[in-house]
Amino acid sequence: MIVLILSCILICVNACSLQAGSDAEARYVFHLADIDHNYRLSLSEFRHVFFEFDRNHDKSLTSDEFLLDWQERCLGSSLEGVILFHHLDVDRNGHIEDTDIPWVMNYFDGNLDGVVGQAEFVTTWLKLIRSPHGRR
Ligand SMILES: [Ca+2]
Ligand SMILES: [Ca+2]
Ligand SMILES: [Ca+2]
Repeated sequence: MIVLILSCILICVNACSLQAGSDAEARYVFHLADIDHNYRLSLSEFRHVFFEFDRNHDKSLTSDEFLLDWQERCLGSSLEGVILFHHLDVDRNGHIEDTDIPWVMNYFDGNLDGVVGQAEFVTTWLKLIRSPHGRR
């Protein structure tokens, strides 16, 4: 357990120097989202993560809000942020809202058991970030 905490601290401190699109970056984001540290992301944890980005608390996340926080938290390059935002805005109305989140979660939940484990998250994350579709 102590090793886990220590490795998280190390990972967190080094977040800005993480290589964009790397496994380490994906795991870093996973740990940020995993609030109760049980190595699984629930729907409420997914929601929580998104609305952390919602600066004006109007329950809708614009790409500007998302990218601002994305860069401040050193979650990856701005290109990655843009790619991710467009994937997460499932109904493509230009905002990430409450109604998008269950779809996002389903997308990450490869074995459809209602929770997203670290391996599922990392796999899907890297697929999103590295998708040629996103690099237009
Ligand atoms: Ca959790
Ligand atoms: Ca939307
Ligand atoms: Ca799952």
